[in-house]
Amino acid sequence: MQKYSAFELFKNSVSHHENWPRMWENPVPKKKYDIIIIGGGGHGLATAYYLAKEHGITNIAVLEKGHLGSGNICRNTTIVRSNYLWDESAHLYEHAMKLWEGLSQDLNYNVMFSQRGVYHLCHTLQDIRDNERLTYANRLNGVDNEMVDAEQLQREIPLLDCSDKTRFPILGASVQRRAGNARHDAVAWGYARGAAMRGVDLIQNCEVTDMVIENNTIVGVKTKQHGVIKADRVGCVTAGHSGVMAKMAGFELPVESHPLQALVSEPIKPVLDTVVMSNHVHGYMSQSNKGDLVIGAGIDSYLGYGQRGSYSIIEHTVQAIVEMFPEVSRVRMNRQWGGIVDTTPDACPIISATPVKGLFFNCGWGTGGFKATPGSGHVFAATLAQGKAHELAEPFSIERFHNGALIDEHGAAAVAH
Ligand code: FAD
Ligand code: PYC
Repeated sequence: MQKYSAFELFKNSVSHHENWPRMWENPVPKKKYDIIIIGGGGHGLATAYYLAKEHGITNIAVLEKGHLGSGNICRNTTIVRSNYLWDESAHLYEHAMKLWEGLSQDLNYNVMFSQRGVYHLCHTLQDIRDNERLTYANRLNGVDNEMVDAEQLQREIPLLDCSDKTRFPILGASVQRRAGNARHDAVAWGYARGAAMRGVDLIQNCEVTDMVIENNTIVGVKTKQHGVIKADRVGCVTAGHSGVMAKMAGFELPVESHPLQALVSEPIKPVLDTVVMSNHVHGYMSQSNKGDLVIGAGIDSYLGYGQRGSYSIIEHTVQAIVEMFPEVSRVRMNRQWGGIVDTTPDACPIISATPVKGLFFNCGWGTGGFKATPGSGHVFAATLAQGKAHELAEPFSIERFHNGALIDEHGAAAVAH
């Protein structure tokens, strides 16, 4: 029997739609595009979708070196929340949250967005103070967040060990109840379908190897498989590869590429109907609709482009999980994988024009870009369409690394950088 990847099955199931063949068109049309987007991950596909839907720009190509959704968009642990500390990021992530709330209807594709709540555990008095501060700051920005004490937490999450017998007793938590998770590959597919149906060319197996720049203005990109493809504007949305792409254009970005890994257990009956994160013991867990326990922690501290991580991190993560949820200690691990994330000095993204005219970057989302996918695509589409930053994107310009207006979100990033 012929074996198909999940993506092949998806492709076959929808290829009757007249616009779908655009994704597999070969050879690539010899034309000049209005906009090229480099990177067919979540943010690139969302950008193409909103450019077509909201700005009526459809002469667009998304160039992806592998297959659509082969990067972080389909490797993440799907946590969606908007409880960031500073005004600039709270507004940006809350913009994304509002789009999440209508996304399945908008795309006419079920992205399984589930607002099951995300808890940030407090194990020390300082954790309580930090989370209270975050909660007050969020409320001032119209973002829901609340504190719960250990007793209430135990009632809400029976699986969590809130006793005083643990090494790092749990004193309480902040919880964003509108937060939750979603199905990551459905997000990539939904945006891809929505963009393709509006006429966007989604070109897979097309690796950008250089930028074509004349008089300090981008005029196209050089690709490994299809030579030069011309465009008036280029948006680079390549997550963990953004530093490499910036070098091609002749400038440097303050980003580092790190592995970030996660694992799932064997599927078990439902035991956890929410998302629990602890920065202190350093692990987080939810349960997928299939029954797997979805587990992760912080980045591997070394730099690298390998889409996998080291074993020591997994051991540390699993120790943290068993500390919080002793009842899962005998559950077996099923799979482990990694992605490459691009971190910035202030744990905030870069959505910005660059020293090269017509070339824009959207990167630096680090460990937290899945939740931002709709918002990131939405504001980047406006930025590319207008040739200047959308107002929510303005604070995230690369200028902030020159003028010092950093937006430090290490605390709210929730996983260690
Ligand atoms: P990607 O999907 O990585 O897209 C970038 C694309 O660019 C890739 O497909 C790549 O192949 C392509 N590309 C690169 N170079 C080139 C080139 N030269 N030419 C053409 N194409 C190129 N975030 C959350 O909010 N919540 C979470 O729970 C969460 N968990 C995570 C867990 C893990 C294990 C990982 C790895 C990440 C996690 N993240 C999470 C972070 C989130 O996944 C990323 O920030 C986000 O997906 C990055 O944006 P993207 O989807 O566009 O990236
Ligand atoms: O940003 O909430 C987050 C997150 C969880 C896991 C990785 N990132």
